[in-house]
Amino acid sequence: MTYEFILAEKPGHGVGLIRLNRPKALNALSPDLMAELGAALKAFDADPEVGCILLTGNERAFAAGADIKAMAHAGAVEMLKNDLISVWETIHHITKPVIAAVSGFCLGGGCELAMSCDLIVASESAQFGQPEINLGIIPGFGGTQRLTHAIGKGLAMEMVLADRRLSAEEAQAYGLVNHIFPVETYLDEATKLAAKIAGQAPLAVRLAKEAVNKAFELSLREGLQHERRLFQMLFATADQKEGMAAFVAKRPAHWTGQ
Ligand code: DAK
Repeated sequence: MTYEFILAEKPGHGVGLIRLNRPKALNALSPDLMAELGAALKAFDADPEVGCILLTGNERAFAAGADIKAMAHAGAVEMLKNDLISVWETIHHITKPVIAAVSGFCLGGGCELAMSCDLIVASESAQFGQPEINLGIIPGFGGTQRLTHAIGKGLAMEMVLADRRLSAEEAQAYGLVNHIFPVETYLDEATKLAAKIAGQAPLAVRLAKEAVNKAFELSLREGLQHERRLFQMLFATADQKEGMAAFVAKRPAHWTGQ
């Protein structure tokens, strides 16, 4: 499928790569771009050749936020009726891991989109921020919630209230970012990480993602119960038999996703 505002490709090793592609607008997340992103995410989620999805922008910008020009004249009723939220929420329903490879501006809805991914790999130039307050609004896609979970109340407050930006190093120190690499190599390194995840047993990967995400939604007791059920369920899979047989036989496992 061809898209206008994103690029989607399969560079091999089970990776599905999506590039946000509005470079002149610093990858501002217009409704059309978000619709295409949702479609591409769903297509890779359903594609048996893809085991891990990588979402990136370009060196200058992952995304500088939702498209301000597209929403400048919107009213509250229009925002409600247009059901923009459900397109944005597509990413929350993707069962395969999604890695954000972030360089340059990662602001507003861009930062929220990156935080909706499962891991973030950053370039040294990455800059994270929630500058919505400068526009007379607040974050609308988890910036007050996911950010607070990730980095704590004080710093989240400062970012949301006073447009405090985080450098890649700060974001890593506060646990928002997994790895930092030079601008020249961050995408290759993120691709390697995606390929490593794509090379694992697909059902175990899927349930591992689900279990970790439940830690944000359930009490510890409920989360532990949920984890135990998923753990037990994996003993019904051919890949559990294969993985353990391969360990005993001292050979690599060959996953079938069954
Ligand atoms: N929207 C539209 N255009 C943008 C943009 C944006 N967010 N950010 C940059 N651009 C455009 C600029 O207008 C400019 O276009 P031209 O004037 O050349 O046509 C071009 O990209 C280059 O930008 P600059 O000339 O400004 O470049 P600089 O290097 O000088 O500055 C900057 C880069 C990133 C510091 C600056 O562009 C900037 O401050 N951008 C805005 C950042 C921002 O405020 N982001 C938050 C937007 S509000 C929702 C979910 C989420 C959201 C809303 C709804 N729902 C689920 C419904 C999220 C809201 C937001 O993200």
